[in-house]
Amino acid sequence: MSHDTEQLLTQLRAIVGDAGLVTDLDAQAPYLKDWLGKWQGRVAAVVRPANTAETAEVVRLCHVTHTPIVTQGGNTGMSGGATPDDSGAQVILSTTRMNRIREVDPINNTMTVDAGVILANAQQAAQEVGRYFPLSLGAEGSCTVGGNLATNAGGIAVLRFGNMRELALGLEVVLPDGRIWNGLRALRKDNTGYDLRDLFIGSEGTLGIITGAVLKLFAQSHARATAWVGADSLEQLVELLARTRARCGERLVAFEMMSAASLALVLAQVDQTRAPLAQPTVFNALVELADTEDSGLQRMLEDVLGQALEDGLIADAMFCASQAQSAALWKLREGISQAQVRAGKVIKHDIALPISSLAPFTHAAEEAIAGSGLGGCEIINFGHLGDGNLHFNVMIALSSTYDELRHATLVLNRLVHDLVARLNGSISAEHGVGQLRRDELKHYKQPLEMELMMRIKQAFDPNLIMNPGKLV
Ligand code: FAD
Ligand code: 2HG
Ligand code: ZN
Repeated sequence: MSHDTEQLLTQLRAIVGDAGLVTDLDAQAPYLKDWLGKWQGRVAAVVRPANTAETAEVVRLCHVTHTPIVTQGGNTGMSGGATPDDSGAQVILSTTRMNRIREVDPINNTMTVDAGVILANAQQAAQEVGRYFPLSLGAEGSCTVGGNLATNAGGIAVLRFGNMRELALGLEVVLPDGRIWNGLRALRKDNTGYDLRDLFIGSEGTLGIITGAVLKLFAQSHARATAWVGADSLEQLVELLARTRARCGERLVAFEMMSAASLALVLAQVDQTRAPLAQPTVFNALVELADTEDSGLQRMLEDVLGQALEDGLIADAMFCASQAQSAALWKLREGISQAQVRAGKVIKHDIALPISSLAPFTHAAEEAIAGSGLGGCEIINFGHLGDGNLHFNVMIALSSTYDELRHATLVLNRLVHDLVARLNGSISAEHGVGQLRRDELKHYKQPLEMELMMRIKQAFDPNLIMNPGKLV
């Protein structure tokens, strides 16, 4: 260990104590690799401050010593944003010890939390005062509110409640020079100039460290109706989405899509799962309605889907009669990420398009991949249909070499992202850019937009110590 590193560790220890510093290599291991097992790095230390004041002191020290910081929450990100490089010069700042629910205000319908609070714990805190915090995603048992904000996470209820940006009112942020910006305002109206909060949301740890947040709360839903739908084409599911929206309005909270291959993968890889319909269908949707009280939801869903069956728009439907049945269907949807990791090497595309372009995109992308000359590809197409967000992933054999994976990634990214660009879509819908899509972003973002983003980065972080190598 170099003298400089030793000195840095001594100074860090003086700020966070032994409990806040991880130097043992085995203990560091879980922080150094991402959830997908795709990226791995090394660090001088993992620092775990206990509060905002300690975070600010750590950042001030890193500012003075020009030490790069990789902020990490639950380490569930899918774009390599929280994984350090392999220089060993960076430090990981883990927010996981900052896990206090600071205040819940049911009258203002808000709660103020530390950034390291696990999403499921934030949901629970809302529930304890008879309210609802709607952000919901497969990693909610381990991802953090800070990570959700930094990636502007989406998930399964965006259709009704919006993504994380729409659920946050205020932020507290430690800036790259160690000063603390207190923007913890619980206001729904605040037109006092440029919106600093919105710059930090989605900035993936490149502009500062989010240490606290004011989140919006909503009324709890006491009634739910859930169904699984099978259809022969994506066009038909898109039409069904439009009909369901028109009929059910705000009661429609989720409209998730899985291709036949996605469902078959989960059935093969995840224990205690079974196919919901007697016959496989080319596309499936998991549709859920919710309301504060039972306003005939089940009946409404049966009406919409019954009519769709009668019209030949869908091939089959299964209605849930119990909470257990609904949980079994959600297990199928939420098992896809894990199933992909188990079955192969995955080239991920997290794209957004106008909903009307989803089916044309899918046909064109399937055709382009079939003609690409890449053998052994399996398309795992699923996602949040109601948000126009597809996870158009392509799986190649688990035994593929590094070079094969790299080649397939380059070919497929160009095919898929060119199509997305042609249809005025986005190459990064909800998982962020991280290191996975950094080069792709440069390729597709307008030069003027890149220039403005770089100027913002320079203004906030002139020493470029915040998550270097990610996003910009
Ligand atoms: P991390 O992975 O630790 O970090 C992610 C990024 O945020 C990094 O760039 C990091 O530097 C930065 N960061 C973390 N905390 C802070 C902070 N306090 N201040 C500043 N920067 C910070 N995402 C979705 O959007 N929708 C989904 O449906 C979804 N489903 C998922 C399902 C599974 C099974 C898994 C594993 C992941 C899923 N994700 C999904 C991706 C991931 O869970 C989310 O992006 C989540 O918001 C990341 O939170 P985290 O605390 O784990 O962040
Ligand atoms: C989901 O919607 C997540 O399940 C993960 O965003 C998507 O594994 C993926 O690519
Ligand atoms: Zn998703």
